[in-house]
Amino acid sequence: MLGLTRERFIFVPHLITMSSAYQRITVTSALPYANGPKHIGHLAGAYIPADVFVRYQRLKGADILFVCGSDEHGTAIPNQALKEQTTPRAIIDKYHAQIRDCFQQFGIAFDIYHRTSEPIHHQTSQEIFLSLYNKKLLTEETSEQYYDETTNTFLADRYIVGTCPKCNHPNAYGDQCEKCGSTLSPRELINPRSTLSGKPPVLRPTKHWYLPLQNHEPWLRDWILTSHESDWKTNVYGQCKSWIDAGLQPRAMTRDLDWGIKVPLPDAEGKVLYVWFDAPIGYISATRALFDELASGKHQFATPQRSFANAKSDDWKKWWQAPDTRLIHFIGKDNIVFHCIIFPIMLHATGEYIVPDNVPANEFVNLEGDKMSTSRGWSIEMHEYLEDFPGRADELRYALLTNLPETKDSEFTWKDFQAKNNNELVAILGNFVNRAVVLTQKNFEGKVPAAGPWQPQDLAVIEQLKALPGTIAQSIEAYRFREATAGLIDLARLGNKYLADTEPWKVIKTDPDRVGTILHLALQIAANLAIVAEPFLPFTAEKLKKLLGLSALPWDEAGSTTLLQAGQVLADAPLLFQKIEDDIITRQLDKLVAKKKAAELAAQPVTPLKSEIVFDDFAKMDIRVGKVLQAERVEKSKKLLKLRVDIGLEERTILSGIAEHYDPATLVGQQVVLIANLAPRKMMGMESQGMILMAEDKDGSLRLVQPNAVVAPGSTVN
Ligand code: B3M
Ligand code: ZN
Repeated sequence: MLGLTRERFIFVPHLITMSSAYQRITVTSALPYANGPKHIGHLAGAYIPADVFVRYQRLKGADILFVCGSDEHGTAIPNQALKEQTTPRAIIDKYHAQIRDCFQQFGIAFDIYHRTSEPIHHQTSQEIFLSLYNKKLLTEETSEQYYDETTNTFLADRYIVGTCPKCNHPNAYGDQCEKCGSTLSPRELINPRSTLSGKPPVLRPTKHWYLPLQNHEPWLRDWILTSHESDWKTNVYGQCKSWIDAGLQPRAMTRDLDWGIKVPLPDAEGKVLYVWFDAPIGYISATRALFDELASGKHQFATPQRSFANAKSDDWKKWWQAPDTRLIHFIGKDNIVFHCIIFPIMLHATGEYIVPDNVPANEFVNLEGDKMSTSRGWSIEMHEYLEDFPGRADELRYALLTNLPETKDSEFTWKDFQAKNNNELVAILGNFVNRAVVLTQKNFEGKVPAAGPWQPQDLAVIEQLKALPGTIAQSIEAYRFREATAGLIDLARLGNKYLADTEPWKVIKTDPDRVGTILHLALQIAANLAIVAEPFLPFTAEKLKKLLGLSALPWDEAGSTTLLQAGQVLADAPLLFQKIEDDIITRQLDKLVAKKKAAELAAQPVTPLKSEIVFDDFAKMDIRVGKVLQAERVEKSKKLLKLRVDIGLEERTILSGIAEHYDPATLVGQQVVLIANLAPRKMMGMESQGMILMAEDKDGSLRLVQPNAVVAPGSTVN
C-alpha cells in the first residue's frame, strides 16, 4: 500500500502538467436522494472532499464551477411517501430544503444546489434521451415483468417481496435480500407478493428502451483502462475494470412508474426515465439553471462565491462540452459504475459532451464499529449534529477530513471526534493563534510588532513555512485530502513549536525587541493559516482573517512572511475552538443507542393475520361498552389491576393485565370495551368476569380500545 502511495505521489507533477491544458474545471458532488435526512458518512464521502478541492481551486484563481442538487426521482421517493403517508411532492419538498440547508451550514460552497424536479431538468433529460434515440443508440425490448392487478401498476423491484431463494428469509425484496445480502431479481423470489396490495403479482409483457453498454466497450477500455490506469484511484479503476471484464450488458433506461420524467416518445404511456438515466444529467441541468439565473441577474449564491462576470445563458455548454474543460465527479463507492461507465457512455454517445477526467470516489465511513444506516438508526444525521453542536461545523469537517475513507472504509467514533477537537484543534491550532494574539495584546498594544533581523531559529521556521503550502497543494491536487489536512495542522504545529522554542513570555523581561520579532513571525504564520485553512475550515479561516484584519488573499500568497504589516491592529481574540467534555460524548453515545433501539422497534413486523373465521364465529361474542367505577392494584401482582365496571345490566369485577401501563386512578370514569360472555376465569384467587379489549403496540405497550364519543354503558359493539 505504502509503495503504491509513493508511486502515485511521483505522478503528481505529471498530473498537474496534464491538467494545465485545461481552461476550466467542472466539479460535481453526487445528488443525494431527497427521500430522507443524509448522514455524516455522506458528507465525508462526496461533499467535504469536493468542497476542499473547489475552495482551494478558487483560491488559486481557477475558473471552476461546483454543482449539486437533489435527486428527486426513482422509487425511493414514492416509497418514502408511502411510509410517511404523504405525497412524493411533499417528500421532496421537505427533504430538499433540509439537505440543502445542512450543506450550507457545513459550508459546502456550491455555485448552485438545484433539483431534478425542475422543468429544465425534465427538458434536458428528455433531450439527451431523444438524442440517443434518434441516433439509434437505444434498443427496444419487450419482457415480462410483475404487475399488480389490484392497483393496476407494474411493480418496481422494491415493491415485490417474497422468500429469498438463497437463505429462505420470508421478506426479501425484488432486488436484494437484506438478511443474506444477495442481489436478486424479482423473478427469483419464491411466492412473490406485491407490497402495495399484498397479493401475488402476475407477469405481463412490457416494452422498454435499453442502452446496449457492450457496444461501447472498445471506447470504454481505451478511455478508462488505458488512459486512466495511472491517475484514477485504485478502488475506482479496479471496480471499472471488473465491470468491463465481466462483460457489459444492455441496461434498461426506462421504467414503468408514475413518478419521474416521462419518456418522450409517442408509445410510452406510463413510462418514465430510469432514475440513473436522469440523475447524473441533473449536473448538466443544474449548470443550465445557474447560467439562466446568472444571465437574468436572479441567481443567489448561498455562500459568497467567485463571480461569473457577464454570464450568458448559453455558457453552460462550455462547462459540459468544451474539450478544455476538466470534469470531476466526487461520489461514494456505490455510485462508481454509474459515473464511470453508464453516464460517460451516455454522454460520449451523444457526440457532444465531455467525459470525466477523474472520479475520486470514496469508500464508506462506519460509525462506532458498525455500518452507518439511517433506517437502522445507526447514524449521525447532518441536521442532528448541527442541532447538537451549533456553530461548530468546522470541528466535524476536521474530524471527517482527518479520517476520510480514501482507500478503505474508515471509522467515526465520538471519542475520536473529541480527541481531534481537544488535542488538535484546541491544543494546536487554537492554542497557537491564541498565544500569539494574547502576547501581542499584552506587550504591543495589540499591534503587529516590527521584525528585527531574523535569527537562525527564525530562518529555519521561515523555510518550513514556505514549503508547506506547496506540499498541501500537491496533496489536494492528487485528491489526498487526509494528507492535505495533516499539512494544515503541521503548519499550526510549526507555529506552536516556534513559540514553545523561543519562549517569548520569558524573553520579554530581558529583550522586548526580540519578542517583537518572534511575535511578528508568529503572526505571519497565523496569517498563512488564514489562507491555508480556508478550504478545510472555512469558518475558522473567516474568523482568523477578521482577527488579523486580512482581506481575501489568494492561495499563492501562502508561504509569505509579509502578509501582515507592522502596526496592523489586531481585533479581540475570539476563542477559535472549545474543549469538548466527556459528558457531551457520553450523551451522544447514549443517544445513538436509543435511536437504534427505536428504529428496531419501528422495523418490527406487524403480527401476522390469524386464519379466516365465519360471521357466526364473530356473532357468538357479546361485546359491550362499560364504564370503570373503581380501579385498584392487585396485591402481589405486578401486572393485574382489579376493576369494577358498570355494563348497563349489572356491575362486574374484571381483572386486567394493564398495571404497568395505567395508573388505576386515571381509569376511573373511562369507557372500556369488553367481551361480556367470556366464561369467568380465576386469577390470583379472584374471579374475572370478562375481558377488556386493548390495542398492543409494537413495543408491547397497551392502550384501551374506546368508542370515540361517550355512549351508554351496556351499548353493544358489532
Ligand atoms: N441519488 C444515489 C445516492 O444518493 C443517487 C446519486 C445520484 S448522483 C447523479 O447514493
Ligand atoms: Zn437471503
